Amino acid sequence: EGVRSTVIGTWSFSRHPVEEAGKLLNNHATSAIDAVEKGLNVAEENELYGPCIVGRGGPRNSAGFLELDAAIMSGKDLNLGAVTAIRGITRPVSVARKVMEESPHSMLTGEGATSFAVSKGFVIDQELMKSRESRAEDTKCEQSYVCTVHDTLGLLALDTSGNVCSGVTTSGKPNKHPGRVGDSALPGCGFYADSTAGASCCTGDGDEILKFCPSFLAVHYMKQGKSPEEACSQVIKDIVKKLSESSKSIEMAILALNIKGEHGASATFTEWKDPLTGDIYNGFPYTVWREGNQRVQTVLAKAR
Ligand code: SD4
Repeated sequence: EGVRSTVIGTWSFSRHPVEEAGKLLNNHATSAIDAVEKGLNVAEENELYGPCIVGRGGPRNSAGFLELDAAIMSGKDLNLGAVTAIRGITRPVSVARKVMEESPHSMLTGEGATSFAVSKGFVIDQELMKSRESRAEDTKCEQSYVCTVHDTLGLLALDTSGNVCSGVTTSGKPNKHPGRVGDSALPGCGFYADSTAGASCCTGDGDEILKFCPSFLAVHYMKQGKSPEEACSQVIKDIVKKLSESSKSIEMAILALNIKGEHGASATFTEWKDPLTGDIYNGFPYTVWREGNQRVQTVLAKAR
């Protein structure tokens, strides 16, 4: 008794994935890991998410290919699965889960990840295997990373048995070099979960984020007793301080959930525009579903 299942997701556009994950958790037979996987699939399969950096409609790399990174981690046993630079697959996080559960490995990359997926029954989508010109706005985005199109979907869930899970799915950075891997699918960088404390995930400029292992750090701060909000805020402060020594800054946000179902986030930026709705937020919006509440809420984390 006592644990109230909870799901949170990065950005305001995580509403439907979070809703789906919540629906599954409402039926107590579903684990946090199932909820996160199925929630992420909602965006992965949907072309509508194209303006965000997620799913089959996401921006292409500089050679015109869609290359995806995804990962999932269970906090109970620290088991994780990840795929990076995978092509031709619609639900990369489900491949990541297979890597976790049905291979002796934790991460597979590139062609090896695709052939593993095929061996597990995933069907290659020939449309996704074709090169296509990257969109004009993607090229523009690469020149100045500060743009509205930069959004990885990350979900964190807590189930009634007290297990937490962190999962992410992304097409990375618009116009990225083939083979480029960002923070998202790297453990401790873009995601982490440990059911002794909580789970975390990140979004933003992955070439910079991965230097700081922020998801691991947020979970570590929660282990030391910080609330999710304090943990995220401290991680952002640490990063901003380090970067200020060389007059640099980055765009990123971090999200955390603890095993009590408390949640929080923090970001380095002050404004973000939802690419699906055009809504402007003064900070980092994330969405929340809690058992007992039927509605998903959008919460705004301010920059610190
Ligand atoms: C990456 N972190 O591959 C991802 C992109 C992202 O918001 O999260 N954008 O760099």
